[in-house]
Amino acid sequence: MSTLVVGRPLATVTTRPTAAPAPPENRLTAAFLVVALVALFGGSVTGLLQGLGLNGVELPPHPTFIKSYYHSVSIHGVLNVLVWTTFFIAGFLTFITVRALGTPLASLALGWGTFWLMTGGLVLAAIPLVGNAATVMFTFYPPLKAHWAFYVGLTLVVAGTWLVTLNLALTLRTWRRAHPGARTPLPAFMSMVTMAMWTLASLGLAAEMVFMLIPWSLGWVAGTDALLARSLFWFTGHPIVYFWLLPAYVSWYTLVPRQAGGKLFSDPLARASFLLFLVLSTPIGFHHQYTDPGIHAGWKLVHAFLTFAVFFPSLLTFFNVVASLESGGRAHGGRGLFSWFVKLPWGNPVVAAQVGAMLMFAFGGIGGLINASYNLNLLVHNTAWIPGHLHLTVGTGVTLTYMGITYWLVPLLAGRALWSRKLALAQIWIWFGGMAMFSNALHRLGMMGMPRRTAIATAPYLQDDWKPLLPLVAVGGTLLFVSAMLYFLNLALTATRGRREAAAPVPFAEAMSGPDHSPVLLDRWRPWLALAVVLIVIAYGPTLARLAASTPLSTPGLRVW
Ligand code: HAS
Ligand code: CU
Repeated sequence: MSTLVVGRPLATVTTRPTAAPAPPENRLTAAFLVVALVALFGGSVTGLLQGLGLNGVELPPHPTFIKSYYHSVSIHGVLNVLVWTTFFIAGFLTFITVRALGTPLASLALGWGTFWLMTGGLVLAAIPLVGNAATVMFTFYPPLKAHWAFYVGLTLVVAGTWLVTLNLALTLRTWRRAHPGARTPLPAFMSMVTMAMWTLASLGLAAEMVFMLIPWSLGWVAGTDALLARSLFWFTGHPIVYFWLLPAYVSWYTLVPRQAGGKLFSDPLARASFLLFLVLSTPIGFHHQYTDPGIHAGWKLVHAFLTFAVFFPSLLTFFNVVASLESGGRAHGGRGLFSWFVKLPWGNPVVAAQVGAMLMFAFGGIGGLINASYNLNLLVHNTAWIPGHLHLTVGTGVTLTYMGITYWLVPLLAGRALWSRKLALAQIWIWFGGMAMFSNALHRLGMMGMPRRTAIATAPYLQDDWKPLLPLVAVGGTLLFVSAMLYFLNLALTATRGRREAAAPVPFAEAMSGPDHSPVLLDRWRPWLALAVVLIVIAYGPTLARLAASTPLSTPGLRVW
């Protein structure tokens, strides 16, 4: 229609996509993502400082801004594992649920209220954290004592996640009323299981905060109890790792198969796996406390066995996800037993990031089994092996998956194309290589007995045989930092400079064996929630009741930094 552009050269006509207006939940998801990414940025900078710090190299943020190794490691842990994950999950699962159901969020106002509650809590916690008044690391074990604002702020963040659960549950209820008898779409079902599991699991942390740490930090009670606090912490602290992992699994099951050009192998098997996580994620926290005195060895053994039980849904995931990838590889012309793997669309950063994450996660998971073995744990507990493990799991299995997700989600939310695919691919493989080096060195240092969470460069007992491996931690850590910066650059340019394009549909995968093959029992809530509660009561009831009834709450707080 040349008449429309009379007097203007064609090249200046901007073609705006004429798609329907974006659903209002998009902005909410984008807001959560922005906070998550800011946290990851802070976590990445402090990560670099630590990798170098372990080798005795201190960059300018020391000592004006970062007061010590412990200050840095506290900021790093809180920002990366508590904030990046939680805010990403709140945004991503909300997005996935409303899109999979095709139903608007039950209350957008509640959604925004939740966002501001969590962000307000985060700011409250961040002030003492950054100000070196909460240098207690992400596990904040008492009797280390932080400023009250740190505990109150984190509690508000957790309370916010419960409101996410509420909002998604109300949304699901609306959908179920409109679709009587229909199976809940898999992505929404999985998102809901994740939030339900987390809500149940986070009660331990809430109790620790409300009954112990907050009154104590405010001076209302004189003392605390390390063992009771640690037990309540790990009640939540173990399942929190599945709270981080399950959204990655949501992507591996319901999006990656399609993105890889194939189909999900089995929808019912996926549901079964998530229900097992709902039931088994929480009653296993004592595997973090094998060396704690004051908990009966019999209960530790119960938790050890249940830990091996929760390994099973990850094996189901391994099988189902690899079978789905195989269908994608074969659709791209892969033949034979293995060559389908080579035919996966490796040029697509969304797929490359997530398959890379899976590969690394498999090693992290195997390491987890070593940790969970009661006697082997004695060798690795509190050594550098543990950060080696957690960087493969949450640091790569989860984080690299979330990065892969943002490579389609941020363009979709921004209405723009990804700024550079090549940069994204470089970022992914730099992460992969950097992490391989970094975590391998940490695992080996751990087996040589190097302690974790220690300013090792200044330790008088620094061993000669640790010295050749420590630079690998610094080089690997630097590569991770470079990769993270390339990631932020690409996302920032995508949001501001990317070519405008109409938002693509959410790439939910079809299943070879679909939801109608799944028994009705797998779409019920009450029996599974009841079973989860029963197992928690059995596994934790006697110990928590004894500790709570007998605690003198007499330990004074310490500020050792
Ligand atoms: Fe862990 C400590 C045990 C999973 C995170 N863990 C930690 C800490 C963190 C953490 C942060 O039992 C440190 C806490 C602290 O600061 O003190 N962990 C396990 C076990 C599993 C496990 C048994 N951990 C995770 C996940 C995490 C995470 C997931 C974060 C997201 N962990 C422990 C124990 C400790 C511990 C002890 C305490 C140690 C101590 O003494 O302090 C399992 O859930 C792992 C099961 C998973 C697998 C992998 C399955 C592979 C899949 C991908 C397959 C696809 C591929 C595609 C490979 C067995 C699903 C490739 C294609 C092909 C063709 C093959
Ligand atoms: Cu654990």
